[in-house]
Amino acid sequence: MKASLILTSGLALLVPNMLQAAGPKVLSDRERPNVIFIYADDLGYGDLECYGANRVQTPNVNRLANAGIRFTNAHAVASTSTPSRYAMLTGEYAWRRPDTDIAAGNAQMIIRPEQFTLADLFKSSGYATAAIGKWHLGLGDKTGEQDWNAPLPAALGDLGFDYHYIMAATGDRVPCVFIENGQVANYDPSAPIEVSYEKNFEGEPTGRDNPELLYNLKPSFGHDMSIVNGISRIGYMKGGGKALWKDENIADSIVVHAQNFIRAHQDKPFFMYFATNDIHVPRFPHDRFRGKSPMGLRGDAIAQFDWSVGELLKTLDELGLTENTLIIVSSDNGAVVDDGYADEAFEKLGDHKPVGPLRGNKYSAFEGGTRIPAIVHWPKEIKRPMVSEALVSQIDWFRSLASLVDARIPKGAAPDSQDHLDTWLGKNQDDREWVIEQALNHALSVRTRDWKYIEPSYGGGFMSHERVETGFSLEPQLYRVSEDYEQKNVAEEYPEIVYRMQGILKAERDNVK
Ligand code: NG6
Ligand code: CA
Repeated sequence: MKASLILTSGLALLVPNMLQAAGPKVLSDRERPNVIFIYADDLGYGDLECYGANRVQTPNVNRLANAGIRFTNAHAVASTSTPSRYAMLTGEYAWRRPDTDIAAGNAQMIIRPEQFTLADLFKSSGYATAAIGKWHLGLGDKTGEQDWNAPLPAALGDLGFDYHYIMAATGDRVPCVFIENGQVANYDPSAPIEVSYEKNFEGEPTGRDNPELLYNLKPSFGHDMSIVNGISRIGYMKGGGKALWKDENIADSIVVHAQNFIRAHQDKPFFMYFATNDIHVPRFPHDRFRGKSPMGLRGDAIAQFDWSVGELLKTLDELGLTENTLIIVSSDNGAVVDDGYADEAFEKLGDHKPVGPLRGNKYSAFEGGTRIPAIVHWPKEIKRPMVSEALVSQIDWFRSLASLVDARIPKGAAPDSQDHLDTWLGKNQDDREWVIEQALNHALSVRTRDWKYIEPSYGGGFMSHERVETGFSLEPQLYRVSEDYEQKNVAEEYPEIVYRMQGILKAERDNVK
């Protein structure tokens, strides 16, 4: 035994190339691609020019689509942000956990430090890792008990990100400050920060009581608590001073931090999760983008999103990194038009179709909630641009990218993710057998290439404010998606298909991981 061990190591010394050729290919730092996720917020299936929009120009995303793979049947895991992002970053369906609904700005960190995340995957493979932009998955170790004036006891450094510069939750939720590496960025000691989702702080104005202070945007519903930058939000906060963000500068700020990260890591492979605030509410793009589209603030926010994409590309081009950087552009859930601010998004929509031909919106069980744009760009490997009709889900980025970088995944991690790397790189158009999607009310749907089944669930057919058709019904729904987009419920005509789809759901639910 001992002798053979010595012999083997001796051989390895003598003929390293031969042995390497027999095992998995080990890529050098220069060969391994950088990976950038450009993850928009609430950007709908029809919101980009390359997906049919013609009332807003998106030249930078077009550039990626024209040289990459543009997917027409890609799905987010949920129709709202927190569960969608949780599933994507962990490879585990959010509905397996009870605490993954739309998170408050003072939620504790939802992904636990001991979970193996997409960032851990890259980090363990020698990548530098960063999260920049919208987070919305909680911070700190106890809901409501964070001390925002000190380093947080749990942050993204515990989840495999070497660097982070993030918004704790959403643009419309307090605290309205950036968190950089676990503490408030540009902290202002003269204005200590307090946050509550229960009650206001004495003497602090709110949108409800002081509408005269809303000089930038007024709510159309909800969003009437603390006022920051002339816009009222969800939740109460006090203080912040110089650290408070200005909504019109958020895109610039995250772009600059992303560019700095890219420059600092140009000689080493890096993974960057770049999650934009655009085009979530409150939509309040910089003056430079005002009037870029005839659609008002929502259209201008799309233009600002596209500009952000262009700035990252410029930096990659300048550094000679574009060729070997894999970029994925996508969105966390489908589009919504009026999401609670009087930004004239409905009034100025014209014939623009935020969800394209689909039914439903963000929050829905219908495809408008979960079918999203998805573009993969990697000049070094993708030589033939194409439109892929393959049925794909964001839950699979985890294992597909693990396969790309030869990462080893610990037992039990990413239980719901599958390796479909070849499909994501356009080497085939193989459909995932089925995709599971989660709506706001937790109703699950199963989507195969030809069918969509929505399980019975409670909740009205429309949301009270959002003019959103939910797809929630006490009846089982089955749609033949290859024929129309969820127009005619044919559950009664095809009981055997309903039965099969229910079986898929039951098996997945029972498959406690
Ligand atoms: C809703 C908010 C909406 C948005 C959403 C989360 C109200 C009335 N509406 O509760 O504005 O913030 O939560 O959006 O408060 S998501 O894209 O982050 O999931
Ligand atoms: Ca979202």
